[in-house]
Amino acid sequence: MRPTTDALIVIDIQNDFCPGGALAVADGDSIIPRVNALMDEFAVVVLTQDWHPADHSSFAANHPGAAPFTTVEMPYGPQVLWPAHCVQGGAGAEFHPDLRTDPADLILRKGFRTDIDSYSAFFENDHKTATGLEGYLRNRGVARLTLVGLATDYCVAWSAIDAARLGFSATVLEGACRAIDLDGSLAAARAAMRDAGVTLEP
Ligand code: VGL
Ligand code: ZN
Repeated sequence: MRPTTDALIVIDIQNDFCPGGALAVADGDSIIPRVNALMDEFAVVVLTQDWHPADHSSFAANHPGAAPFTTVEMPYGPQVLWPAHCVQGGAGAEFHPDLRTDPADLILRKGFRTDIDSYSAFFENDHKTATGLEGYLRNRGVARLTLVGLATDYCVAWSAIDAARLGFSATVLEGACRAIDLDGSLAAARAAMRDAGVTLEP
């Protein structure tokens, strides 16, 4: 067991990001056995859950005429328009049934405000509105984070970069993540993580 200063952050392993889901990440479910095993190594385990209202502004369907996977300009910056996914209370928003949830100390929901998306577990996409996760981890004396989950190039990367900027030691286990890889987004995210001081491990 690792010391209580170390936390495992499990990002968005939900039905909609797994094969058959509304925003399926190729092979997304294949990481689950390793993630489940990792939970036994950490005294602090946090799960995040993408949790959008049906009228969420990141859904292409809420932008008449806009196609999924195009980008629009929001007041807080560019935003990819996604197929509707992880709608609050829906089956797609549930954790994958094979993911262990009992070891989680905290389940953090994000993306619940209609007008703003939240890829990162720390800040919404304006990079300012806090989710409260930083305070939770600091109050518990956590200094080192290991991040896994879906998707590498969006919610995992944005969470890891924010963690490093906030002064946490941040390690992404890439083998326990899978990517969407939209227009080179995986390569860009890996470079941005390295620049931010995130450690990438297999
Ligand atoms: C995610 C796109 C939209 C993710 C969430 O979990 O990486 N990606 N919402
Ligand atoms: Zn989302």
